[in-house]
Amino acid sequence: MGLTIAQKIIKNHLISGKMEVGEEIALRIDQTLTQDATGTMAYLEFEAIGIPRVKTELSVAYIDHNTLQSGFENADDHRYIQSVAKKHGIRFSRPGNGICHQVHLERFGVPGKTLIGSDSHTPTGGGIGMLAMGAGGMDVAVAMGGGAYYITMPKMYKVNLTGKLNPFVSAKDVSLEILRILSVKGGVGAIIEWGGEGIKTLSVPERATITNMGTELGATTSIFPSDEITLEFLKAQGREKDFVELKSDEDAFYDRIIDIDLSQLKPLIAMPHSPDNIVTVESLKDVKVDQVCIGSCTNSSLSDLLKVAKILKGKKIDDSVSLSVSPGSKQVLSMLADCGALSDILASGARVLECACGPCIGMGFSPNSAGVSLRTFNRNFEGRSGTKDAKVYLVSPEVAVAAALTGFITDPRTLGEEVKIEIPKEFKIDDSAVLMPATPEEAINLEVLRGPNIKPLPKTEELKDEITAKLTLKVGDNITTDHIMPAGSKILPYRSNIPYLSKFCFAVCDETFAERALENKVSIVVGGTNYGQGSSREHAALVPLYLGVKAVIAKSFARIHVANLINAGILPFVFEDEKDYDKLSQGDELTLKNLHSSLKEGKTILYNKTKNETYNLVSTLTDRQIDMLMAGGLLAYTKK
Ligand code: MIC
Ligand code: SF4
Repeated sequence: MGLTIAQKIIKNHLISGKMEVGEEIALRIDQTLTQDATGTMAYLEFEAIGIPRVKTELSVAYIDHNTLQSGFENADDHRYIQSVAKKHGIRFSRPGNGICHQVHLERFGVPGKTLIGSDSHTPTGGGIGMLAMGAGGMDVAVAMGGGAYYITMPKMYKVNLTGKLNPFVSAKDVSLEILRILSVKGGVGAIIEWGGEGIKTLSVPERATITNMGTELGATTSIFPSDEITLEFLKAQGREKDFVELKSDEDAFYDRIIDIDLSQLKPLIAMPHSPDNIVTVESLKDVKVDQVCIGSCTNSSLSDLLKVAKILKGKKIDDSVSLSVSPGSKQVLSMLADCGALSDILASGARVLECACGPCIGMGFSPNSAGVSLRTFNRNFEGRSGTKDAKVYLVSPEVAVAAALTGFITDPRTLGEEVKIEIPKEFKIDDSAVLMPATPEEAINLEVLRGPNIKPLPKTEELKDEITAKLTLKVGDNITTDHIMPAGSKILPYRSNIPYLSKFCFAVCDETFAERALENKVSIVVGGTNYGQGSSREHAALVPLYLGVKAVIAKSFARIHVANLINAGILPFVFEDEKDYDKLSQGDELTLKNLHSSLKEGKTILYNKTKNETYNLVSTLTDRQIDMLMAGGLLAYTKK
């Protein structure tokens, strides 16, 4: 039988394991990326492994999440990352150079290569035919050291596109349509390959919008073929030599095939507070909008912003709306400036923000209280914008501009004639904001600069055979890592300071959790389905570890988060019978016995002392993962 694109790349990079769905496989990783909010931890972990120079073909450290430097904390972290990168053979993308995924796509992504990044939207690289996956910082650290990246061999889904998008309907609507079809857990355990005649009508940045938001499906990653459109993009970036053709075999097998006719799509919108809460824009009448944000790694490419500029040209945004535009990279910003499009955006009354994540991760530009904010971003989880009662909707750049102009959620098809833009055949190439690492000889004497905000990693211990703990927190379905470890401008500066961060753990669900966990000393957390969806931040495991969480019992887990829990030495269990979830109450006293043998069997009994009941738990752990848990996490295991 033939192979899918992803299977071909996996085959070329397979170190061990069988390429059978559900089996653990180890992959050789060609490229890594980190960003500043997860990067300090990843580099501290890399240093702890003790390898002098990265063994990947390319590793890049981006600064894009927290560029405010509202105190010394971030400036220190940036300086640490810059110095550690220089010493260990990693390129350093300075703050202001752009959002990691956008810059990586433009300047470094190579079809057919593997990429892991300590950011869940790393699958953006799938737009150029990379096998690009989000991972925890520890996994990235291991990959930088030349170690394998372990995943469960995914199922293969194919989305067949036919037709062509109508005016004012865009790639973002394709992302929202697939979320409508599959939901935020519909992609779990799968790689989504995009194909069919319709893909020929989509440019690389449009494809990248689609693979970027594949993360919201819970998919391992998403990927497009590498074809003449990919070649055109690489040529425009002066990187023609990086091109290789990639396509699936005619007789490749897919576990599921979904058909989407692009010409049937209408402008869509994700309503608060989940990316899969989709309706058509035309169905929402008289919804007043307070704020519009255009940008993020989903929709900040040159073509997105040229379209925005063209619609805004000669018009003024509504007095009641505040509009921000964050270009995805320095390349995008400077090309917008050169062609005059930036002036059109500014003249409309928009505020142009830095080339960074900005409002997407709650770094400023929070909505007014109970405000309605339309964003071209990929996540609208409750509280993520920085305003707890804000209502955030996810939209395409076209829908965003329409709302900015009218002050209401507006179908952009009512704006008038189709907007056509010309994409330059050659992009402006200036890599001066990417600093090269030192040579191995120079590196020997280089000092790594650390500031007082960098605190040691939380301590781990070998797994005990028995754990008795309070059920300190019980939460529902689809808990995101933004719930477990919120971000935003008040907290993000402390990503290298786990003790400080711990005060905010689960604060979105229960402000008293951190205090209670410290009081209880050891804790068990219980969750519903898709526990830990969203961001790759390993802080959502490291902080609970610091607070004494020993096990999380859920109906199901999201891929990156469950790996982060195991890496941190926290036991992840699934209910054998989901109904048992209902029988547990917060405050129950629980015991897990005979852990050493039961982990191997994959079955553990949970005793509820408070209610005098027992429940069956399952764990589908590989021998490697069991050894890791026994040792107290990945770092302890690697050292062993
Ligand atoms: C996000 O979009 O949630 C983030 C912020 O980029 C995270 C990474 C982080 O928490 O630092 C992600 O997507 O992994
Ligand atoms: Fe940055 Fe937002 Fe993209 Fe995360 S989703 S990498 S915060 S732009």
